[in-house]
Amino acid sequence: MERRKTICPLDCPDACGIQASLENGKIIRLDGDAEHPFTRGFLCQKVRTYHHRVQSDERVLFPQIRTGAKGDARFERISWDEALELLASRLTEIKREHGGEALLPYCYAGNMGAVARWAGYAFFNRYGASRLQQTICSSAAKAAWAAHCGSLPGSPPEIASHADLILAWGIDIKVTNVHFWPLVTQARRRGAKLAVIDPYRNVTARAADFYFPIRPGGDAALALGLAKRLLDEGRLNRKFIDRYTEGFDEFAASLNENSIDALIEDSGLDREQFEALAEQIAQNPKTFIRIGIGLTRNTTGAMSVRAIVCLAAALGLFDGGAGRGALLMSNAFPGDSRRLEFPELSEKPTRSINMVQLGDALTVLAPPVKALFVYSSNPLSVAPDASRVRKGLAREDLFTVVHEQFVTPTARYADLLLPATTSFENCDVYTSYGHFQLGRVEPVIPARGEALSNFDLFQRLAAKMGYDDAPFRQSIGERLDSYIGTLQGLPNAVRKEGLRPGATITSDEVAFAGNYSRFERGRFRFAPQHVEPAVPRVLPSREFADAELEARYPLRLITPPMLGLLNSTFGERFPKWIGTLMMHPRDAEARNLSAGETVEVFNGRGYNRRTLAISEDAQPGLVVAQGIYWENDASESTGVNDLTSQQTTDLGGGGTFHESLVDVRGAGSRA
Ligand SMILES: Nc1nc2c(c(=O)[nH]1)N[C@H]1C(S)=C(S)[C@@H](COP(=O)(O)OP(=O)(O)OC[C@H]3O[C@@H](n4cnc5c(=O)[nH]c(N)nc54)[C@H](O)[C@@H]3O)O[C@H]1N2
Ligand SMILES: Nc1nc2c(c(=O)[nH]1)N[C@H]1C(S)=C(S)[C@@H](COP(=O)(O)OP(=O)(O)OC[C@H]3O[C@@H](n4cnc5c(=O)[nH]c(N)nc54)[C@H](O)[C@@H]3O)O[C@H]1N2
Ligand SMILES: [Mo]
Repeated sequence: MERRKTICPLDCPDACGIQASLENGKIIRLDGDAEHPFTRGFLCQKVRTYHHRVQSDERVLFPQIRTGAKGDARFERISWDEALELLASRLTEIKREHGGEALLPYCYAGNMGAVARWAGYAFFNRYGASRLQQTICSSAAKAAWAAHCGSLPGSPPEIASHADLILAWGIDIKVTNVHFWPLVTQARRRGAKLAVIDPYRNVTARAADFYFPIRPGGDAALALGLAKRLLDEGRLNRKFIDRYTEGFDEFAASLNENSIDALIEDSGLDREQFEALAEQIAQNPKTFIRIGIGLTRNTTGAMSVRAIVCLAAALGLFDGGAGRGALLMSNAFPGDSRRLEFPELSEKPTRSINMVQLGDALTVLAPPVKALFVYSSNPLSVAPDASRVRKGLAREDLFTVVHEQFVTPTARYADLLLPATTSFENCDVYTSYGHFQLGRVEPVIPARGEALSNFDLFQRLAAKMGYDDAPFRQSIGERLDSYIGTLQGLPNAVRKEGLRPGATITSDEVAFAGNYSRFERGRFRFAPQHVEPAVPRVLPSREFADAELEARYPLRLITPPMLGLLNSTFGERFPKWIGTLMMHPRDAEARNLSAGETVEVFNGRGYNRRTLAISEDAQPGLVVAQGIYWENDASESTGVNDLTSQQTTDLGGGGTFHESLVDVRGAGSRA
């Protein structure tokens, strides 16, 4: 038996070290790399069986062209030569007739490898395509953090194991960041408490010491209320505020304009819960706040993060003290993105299109998108307002290329379907957004069938188009070395000797992460003047505060991840599943609905069928649809994103997946 190391490529903060065992060239087993400081020898249930996905017969293994109607997924095998010939000639023709901007690339983080993720950029820049604003996940979170913290990396997660109080604020650790959980366990063995702040009692909340049922979007009110309470009681960290921050007076003055009662009311907590949380924080200087990206997925999401980091700074959690810190994203190895994206290849600026507004981009945008090139993403399942996206994908005059591993709901609409390798067949370098390790990998197995990596696909396509600029002549090793050379945080020894595949490297940034007393690139800003408003305050939500809409669709829907899916990846494992909708008993009774029944969740944008789960874990008025299952409702095809909107976040243009008004009715059949 042979063993090879690799890294999990999935879009998850854990970026696990994997040990693959092979027999006769086949992967027979995957384990967590015991030497990886964060993974520490275990894998999540999804990835323990990832080799079955890699070696599945259902993989797309050859180029194919569409033979049936769009959406039917009927294809015929062609050769790579024919596929590239067709692709190059269609793209050339479209550019000639409509200009380069008629082509829209659509890609995200299906594979987090640095090269794989940005592999198409050189090509699209050279072609002059429309630009995709990659906003679907963390752009609100990043903008909010940067406004106050600048380039300060988040605190290392390991600090949490020394905390006395851990706040899981808008994050479902046991589902979306499972390797953080052992740190929580370690802390709790020493007597620490875990508190969860979330609109519903999620998996982590069920295992926590305290649970605080916040109103969705009530986070800024809560954080500001806590800051005000602790300011009034003289329990903030003056020493830290004076030495390492600026703008505090403006922040304090604005807190004084608010009434504590109004803030508590706005947060959705009752007074008792609020006082209990304030007391916990005041009594535990060793507090660690794990901030989720989940709480940013609404129209006041960036403001929520802004208020929480201001609370953290006012408590001095960024002073490097034991057990103290705040982690939103680690940002452990910032690198020079130009070595991956090659903006210099673009002749002139082209229009930019927000990826959460793909529905509009394909249906109403003028001049129209005539070609869509999808890779490392499954937009029909993951982008909001899916009925619009579906309508766009069905356009006869849209040429759609999908580079995929599986026939996803998006791939069903492809005119040209191209086979993609998995990370187990690639070279790449992986950083993480939840810890401070990085690693470089080489293929564990050779490419299956005729699958090509993102990198190889775009290099070949560029050659076919006659592009011969330097980036198109790079080998994968050259591209990797060129980028790795720019990474901050790489220890000097590694810089000298090069990054060896299989090794796990800890970032140098960890030394001053979450710690202004060692960070020399600026101070914490309570009142950054380049954002509006400079000081965090409570904003009204858009959809959730729309009284007219609420009269028609009185329930608030949030759509967080589930354990067995990674966004929509692994959808093929749940062929007939429709997922559940969690609802409070009071709301079920009012609608005469019973548990286990198939219900239709609907609003003005569309509908989605789910199996009803009745539980007090959802607060009254809130419904929770976990998991982006593939469109697989037996009778009609819709997904959970048929319900969500193209509305964007208050900063960063992000998606608002956790802010949709809906109602629910019986679907007439029983599951
Ligand atoms: N198993 C699994 N793991 C995953 C993923 C997956 O799909 N499946 N997705 C990965 C990706 S791409 C990402 S970005 C991360 C995301 O992981 P997280 O940062 O955990 O984000 P979400 O899971 O969207 O939401 C986390 C929690 O926020 C809560 N929430 C919703 N609205 C609010 C609010 O207004 N305030 C507060 N306080 N909480 C709110 C939700 O109820 C949920 O419990 O997870 C990654 N890990
Ligand atoms: N309702 C709702 N919608 C959401 C969210 C939510 O919480 N609720 N979360 C949002 C978030 S946080 C995110 S990050 C987005 C994620 O959206 P996406 O990035 O689209 O994520 P996935 O659904 O995982 O789809 C990735 C696809 O890439 C393919 N793939 C993997 N590796 C490669 C490769 O190397 N090459 C190619 N060509 N393809 C590859 C996989 O097979 C998979 O089909 O979804 C968002 N959508
Ligand atoms: Mo994400």
